[in-house]
Amino acid sequence: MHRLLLAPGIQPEMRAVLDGRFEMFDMTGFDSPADVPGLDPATITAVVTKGESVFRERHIAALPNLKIIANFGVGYDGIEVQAAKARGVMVTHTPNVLTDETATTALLLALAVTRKLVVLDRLVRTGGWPTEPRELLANSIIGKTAGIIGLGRIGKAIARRLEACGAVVAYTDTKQQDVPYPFHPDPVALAKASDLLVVACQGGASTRHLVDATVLDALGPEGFLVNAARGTIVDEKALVAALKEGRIAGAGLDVFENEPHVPADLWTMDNVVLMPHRGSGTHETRRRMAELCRSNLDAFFAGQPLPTPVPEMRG
Ligand code: 8YV
Repeated sequence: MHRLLLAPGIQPEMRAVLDGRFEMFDMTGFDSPADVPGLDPATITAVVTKGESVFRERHIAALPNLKIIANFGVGYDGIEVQAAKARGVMVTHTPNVLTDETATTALLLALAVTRKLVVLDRLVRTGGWPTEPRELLANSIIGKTAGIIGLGRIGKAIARRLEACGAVVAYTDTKQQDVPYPFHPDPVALAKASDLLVVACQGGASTRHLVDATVLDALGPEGFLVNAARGTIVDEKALVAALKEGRIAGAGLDVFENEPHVPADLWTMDNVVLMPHRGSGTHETRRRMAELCRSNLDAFFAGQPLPTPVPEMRG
């Protein structure tokens, strides 16, 4: 039986599909594979990680016989893929199976924040409805411009959902695509044209703080931000300041710069809806992701073609 290392925080649904097929060790609570009790790092041939957690060159170097890193998720910005490639270690991920779920999460946040779902829910639960002095009204997305940063698989699925709700879609990306939506050359231009700005690009160094104070100011005091992609894409300090000062109208956030830590300033803001990185977090989608992750491991150890290697491994 192959010996497999689970990166910190790998969810039970992932472990369940590996049970009985691998001898598993868990890195949760440890900084290095060498610290895991009872584990000889040289015996590990496979790692399961999740893209938002770090699996750096030094982790790869600590596992001399590592052959494959199977990522339980589509984004793999936490994995140093070039270091893996240089060592001949394969990297796989789980695209497609979570596209629709994650897009629905972005829509959920967009609707929750613009329609004040959390505030209104609280009003009812705390018995405030009978004495509400004046109906608290929300903001419609019908006929409004929803600007999507990153029109990949998930970005397109978000676009379809927003269109179904009556919004008008626009986008920015690294290059213009053959799609019926207006293209803006950069996030500032897109934010200026948008009432709702939705972050849907990949994480990592190339997109770090792509949404900064300038972009937020271009979105403006009537504009809402939604991020269900990666926390690193938004300058969180600038976002907190913009929300505090009313320079944007509100935000729906599933991801944060330093997860699982969320700036305390956000906890008390009524114009913010917060989720603990659950974009793909349904039983059904997590099961599909876990099965795809396992299929990659099974194919690798059976010497068969891999279902979903990361693009860098294909060239
Ligand atoms: C998480 C995600 O990785 O797929 C991604 O890129 O962000 C999520 O699905 C999730 O925690 C599963 O590990």
